[in-house]
Amino acid sequence: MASSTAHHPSVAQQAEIESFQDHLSKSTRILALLGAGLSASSGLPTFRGAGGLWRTHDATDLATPEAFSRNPGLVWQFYSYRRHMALKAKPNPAHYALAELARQKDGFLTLSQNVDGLSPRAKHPEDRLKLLHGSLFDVKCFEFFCNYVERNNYTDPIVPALAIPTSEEDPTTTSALAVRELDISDERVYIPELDYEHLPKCPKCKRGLLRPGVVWFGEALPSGVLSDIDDWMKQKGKVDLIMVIGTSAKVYPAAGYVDAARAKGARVAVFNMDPNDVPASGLYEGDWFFQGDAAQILPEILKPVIGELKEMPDAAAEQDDAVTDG
Ligand code: BJW
Repeated sequence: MASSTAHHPSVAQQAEIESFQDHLSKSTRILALLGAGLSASSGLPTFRGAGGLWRTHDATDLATPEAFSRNPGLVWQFYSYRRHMALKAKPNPAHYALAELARQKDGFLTLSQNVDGLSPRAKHPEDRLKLLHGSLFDVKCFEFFCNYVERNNYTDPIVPALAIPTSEEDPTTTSALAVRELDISDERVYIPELDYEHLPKCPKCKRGLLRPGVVWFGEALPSGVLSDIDDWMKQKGKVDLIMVIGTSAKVYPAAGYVDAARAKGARVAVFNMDPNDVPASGLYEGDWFFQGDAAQILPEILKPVIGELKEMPDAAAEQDDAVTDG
């Protein structure tokens, strides 16, 4: 096990890369566990560490049903901002590399903790991508007795009160005023306090507030997603490999898939900027740690299997696919 960058690897690092590539090419049952670091170079912040603060709030403090009950306006401002940023962002080469690996290897299943929609936009085959923590672009009713769910809602802002405030700049040289979006993740930028009447309502029960269709702390992961993964795990044959990419692997049950894969024989390959961010059970003999920006190192290290990435079109988001459960 050694840390490595793909661009100027030492001889020892090159040997590690080649040993991983050799194992990958022989592997048939492969998992990937993805986290926020995968989308970092697309410009989206991670949860823990420097990028994890939104205004004065720890991002994970806003990701709870209790926070939404207490202050739905603030929580919607946080999620509306993130929907807006994710829509402006583009998938990076690592999203495309993983999508290509899924096309090359039938037995490759990706478990993503990310809610930003970038893997689907990189055309990751849908049946091989399990969204453990939902999607920023699903919305559902917050009322306990209402089961309204809407998928692929890309309306930005979802209600006018959640529009990103702008400042008008006068460049003095032209008559037109340039409009600049303000960065509301910065606590110095004023945002209004929003109440029930400003926020999106459920079209089914007409009473409840809509909420983002993501999995908050204390909530169960989508049952269909969990059972699909269980079925995959139970299939005959060992698991050859799990790639742990851009995640601190601290949130469960997602992080538990590393040990579950290991229990089925998998070797573990970690791709992370931070050499300390290894899964809780550590790294074993025969595992790999590749240090660097996933967007740079992943396409390089996967190249013997996926080849050179060709064009990377940013697929247009599919719209208007509303589903009401029940
Ligand atoms: C780069 C990079 C670059 C940067 N290149 N790398 C067992 C033990 C202890 C606790 C629990 C347990 N089981 C359950 C719990 C409780 C809890 C939990 O895990 N708590 C822990 C904090 C201890 N889990 C839950 O509550 C889960 N629910 C549950 O268990 O329900 C049980 C239940 C059953 C039945 C009925 C009812 C309940 C739910 C967890 C939901 C997590 N949700 C969030 C928010 C989603 C919505 C949103 O996006 O806002 O998911 S929290 C947040 O963390 C988000 C992420 O998906 C998740 C993981 O974070 P991630 O992706 O790893 O990000 P970071 O920031 O931590 O790491 C980024 C990494 O990238 C770092 O390592 C960087 O170094 C690296 N990096 N740039 C490569 N360019």
